[in-house]
Amino acid sequence: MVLKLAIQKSGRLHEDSVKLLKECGIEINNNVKNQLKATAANFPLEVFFLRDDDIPQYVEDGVADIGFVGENVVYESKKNVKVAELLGFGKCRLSIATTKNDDYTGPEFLQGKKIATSYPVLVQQFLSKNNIQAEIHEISGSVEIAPSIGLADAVCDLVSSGSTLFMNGLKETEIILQSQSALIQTPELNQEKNQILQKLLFRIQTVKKAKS
Ligand code: PRT
Ligand code: ZN
Repeated sequence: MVLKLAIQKSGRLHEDSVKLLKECGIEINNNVKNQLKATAANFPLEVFFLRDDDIPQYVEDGVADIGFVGENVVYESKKNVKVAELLGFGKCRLSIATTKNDDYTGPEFLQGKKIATSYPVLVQQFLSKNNIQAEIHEISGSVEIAPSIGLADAVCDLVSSGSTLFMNGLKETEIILQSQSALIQTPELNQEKNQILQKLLFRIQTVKKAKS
């Protein structure tokens, strides 16, 4: 029996995901370029390399038993998966940003405005919680240029250093989610797989403690 883990194929979380496994003493052979699957040499683990956005669906369906993916992606997806552990990398914030001269005093600033985002679900939750009606423009990339080209009044996007916002004449005005990568698991895991997961979680917790 092996546990099937989905990680990002390439992108911001890939290296840290592989590094975490390594720190847990798990060696995977992923030297071959464009490989989609790898097996660990010394732990009952099979690793799938996927687009991060696809990971919650695969884990909900049980195609993968567990996954490493950003909390932002998990909550936006609304999939039925459980966050079993936070992993300490891929830290960022999902934030509202307005143009730098706007006088943002609170969520009411957004009333009747247009907001560009790749996170319509999380933005709508934030607006509903604050009783604000605003128009959401879903765009899949380059969200930060939307205000300067007249597409939106404000944006909601991931921020880490803040330099992308700054370079586009925007300022971060409200954090709607603090995010980091998480280990998610499928709702149904058989006993044998659960035992493997508990071993992996124990190792991850040990690695995290050693770093703190
Ligand atoms: O190809 P695939 O679909 O797998 O990858 P992707 O392009 O969708 O995602 P990727 O690799 O860019 O990001 C994967 C995950 O990394 C995200 O879902 C977050 O959980 C996490 N993460 C952490 C970030 C950032 N920090 C981040 N800064 N994801 C994106 N950004 C972008 C942000 O969208 C903005 O464009 O970086 C820019 C802002 O950065 P600063 O430093 O200028 O503020
Ligand atoms: Zn993605």
